[in-house]
Amino acid sequence: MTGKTTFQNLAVAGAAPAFSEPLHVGRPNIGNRARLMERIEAVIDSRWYSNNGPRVQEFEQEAARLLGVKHFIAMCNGTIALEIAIRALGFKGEVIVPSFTFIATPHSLQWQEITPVFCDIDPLTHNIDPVAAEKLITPRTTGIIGVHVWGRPCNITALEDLARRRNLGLLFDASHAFGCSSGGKMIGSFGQAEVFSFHATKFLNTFEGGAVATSDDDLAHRIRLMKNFGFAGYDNVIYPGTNGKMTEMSAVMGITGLESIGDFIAVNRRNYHQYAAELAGLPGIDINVFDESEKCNFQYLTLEVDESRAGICRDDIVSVLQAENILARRYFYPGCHNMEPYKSFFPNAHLILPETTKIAARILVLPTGTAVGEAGVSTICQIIRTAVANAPAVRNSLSAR
Ligand code: T4K
Repeated sequence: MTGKTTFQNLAVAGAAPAFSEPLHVGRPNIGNRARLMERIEAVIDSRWYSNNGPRVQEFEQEAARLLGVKHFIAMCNGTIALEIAIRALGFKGEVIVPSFTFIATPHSLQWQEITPVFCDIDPLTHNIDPVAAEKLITPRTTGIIGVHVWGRPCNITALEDLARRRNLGLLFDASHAFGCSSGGKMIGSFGQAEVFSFHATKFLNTFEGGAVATSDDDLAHRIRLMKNFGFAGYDNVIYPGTNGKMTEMSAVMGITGLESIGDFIAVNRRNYHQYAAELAGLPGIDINVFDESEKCNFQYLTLEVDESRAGICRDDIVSVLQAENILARRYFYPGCHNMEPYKSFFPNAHLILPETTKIAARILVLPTGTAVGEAGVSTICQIIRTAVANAPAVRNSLSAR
């Protein structure tokens, strides 16, 4: 850090940014490095690297115990885990999904020629709106996928009720929500199944990785077959399948991370409260709140920028931060419905997605996690405060570029 806390980089060519190295959103959590290295060495020496090895089984058992589910099936990434869960659940025709999510959610349907039908969100939680979802049900609808965006649980009770009443499948994309709870029960235990991502940027990472959690024995059996080419034993394939297996190397990263979950949460929570305190009272800059009576991982530090009150738009704040080497992100702008192929398939989707459109234009994701210290958070907050206080000058500076 250079200690400078203005937006002068926008105006002064060559001025040193506040951070000498880029400060990223999504820096990986590592846990106890020494234990990780020991485990990596042991895997190398074992000469057993994949195909449901002992470390993958250990990771699955530990995670299942933590979540209180019967089955936790580890995979090579969250997208494949979604695709396999969707297939194992027998989804076809149309499936209702939020547009305010990472593109992998609708792609995992479209990849299998199932039509994602985009649903609007609740502006308070950024999660799928169950009332809007019901209006989208047609005779072709087979399921609903709720996404626990930022680790904040969907309205699970309403979605479960809707799925039951209309005889639909219910899957949750819990990629953001490992370690979070709803009504005191861990995320992972809701719907017919829940899918996690353990990508490098996620709260718990396995470099790349994912999993399906479920307590349905038959579903778990089908998923296990599907992720291993349909093998039911040596030389015996009984089902069409793919390769969704997690490696032993990934599993040891996951096992090591599981041991440090409490530390990751403590750091994220501390950053969250510091951001909240240092940005408090800034007009039009609202930090998204978590229900702290539940377990939360605080992995995504998100602000909503309301230009009408802040006097500055989200994108100008992103430009100010980027000029200072703070690589804030605009997840999930511009909404999946504005990306291909969906933009061409559903050119009028925005008409039924007003809250998605509004939130996608406002959200700013800031760096947090073990890679951001207290001084770093303070500097970022001061830069945001300076940008808001000097909104007209920032605008001029940006338009002159
Ligand atoms: N469903 C939801 C709701 C999801 O959010 C995701 C993934 C999925 C499904 C699919 O799960 P996976 O198949 O990915 O397991 C990133 C991640 O690649 C993606 O996993 C994640 N969501 C999404 C929200 O974020 P990008 O396009 O933003 O990636 P990228 O390369 O720009 O990196 C993001 C930030 O992380 C950068 O600031 C750099 C930093 N980073 C990244 C990597 C890979 C690191 O510091 N170290 C690293 O190793 O998608």
